[in-house]
Amino acid sequence: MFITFEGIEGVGKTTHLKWMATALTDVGIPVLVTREPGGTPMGEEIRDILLVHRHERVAPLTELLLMFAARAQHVDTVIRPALAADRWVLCDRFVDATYAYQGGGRGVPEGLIRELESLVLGSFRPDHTILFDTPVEIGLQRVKERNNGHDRFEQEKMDFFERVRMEYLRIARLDPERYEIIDATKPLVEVQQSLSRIMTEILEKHGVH
Ligand code: Z5A
Repeated sequence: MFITFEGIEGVGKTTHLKWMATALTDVGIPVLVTREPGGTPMGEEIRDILLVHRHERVAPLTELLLMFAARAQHVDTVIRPALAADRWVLCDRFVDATYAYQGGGRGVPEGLIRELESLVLGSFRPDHTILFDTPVEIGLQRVKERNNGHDRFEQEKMDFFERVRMEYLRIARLDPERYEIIDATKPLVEVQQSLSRIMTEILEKHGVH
């Protein structure tokens, strides 16, 4: 199983991904936890390039190509080998983030993203994607309270994140088989109950008891 966790900043992806990894490990499923951009030594270097504050403007195409460069390395050297070894891969963001941030947020044409997706991934896609959704103010407020500094993306204005959120919701609604949308404004324990239900459904669907 390849399961991805998506949403705007501060929705709780990382918190819930760790919770699900523990829950799966507890029922004896070998899990690999990873993230994008990153997940490999080279990918983490690209992540640093992407997230650090810069005085120069970063062209949307540069950002897009770096996301896919990191992804190509990640899929080839980490994700596919883990799946081939029967591990479940839980990934903090994947290609949907590119549609949401570079497409919705920066305005890169969807067709261009699709071309790169096809080049880098072929027909490879996540089996399930969990989209955590909150209004932008709530996500940003949580990031502020967590208070571990702001990266280049977190400097963006509200309307950027509104576009990202809308794009996530649009693509998720196009494919209800793959996406589950969770209302992440609810308290942690309630979000985890939703996640637990989704996990049970996935396990049943794939014959794991
Ligand atoms: N990016 C891109 O542009 N294109 C791409 O293709 C990809 C990525 C793959 C790095 O991502 C950046 O890369 C990202 C998009 C871009 N933009 N930014 N910024 P990242 O995933 O590393 O960074 P992030 O989205 O900012 O993650 P985050 O800030 O760590 O958010 P999170 O993982 O969703 O949230 P969290 O750390 O689990 O939770 C935040 C806080 O809220 C924490 O204190 C929790 O305890 C609290 N929390 C969580 N859930 C709740 C609930 N339900 N109630 C109350 N409090 C809660």
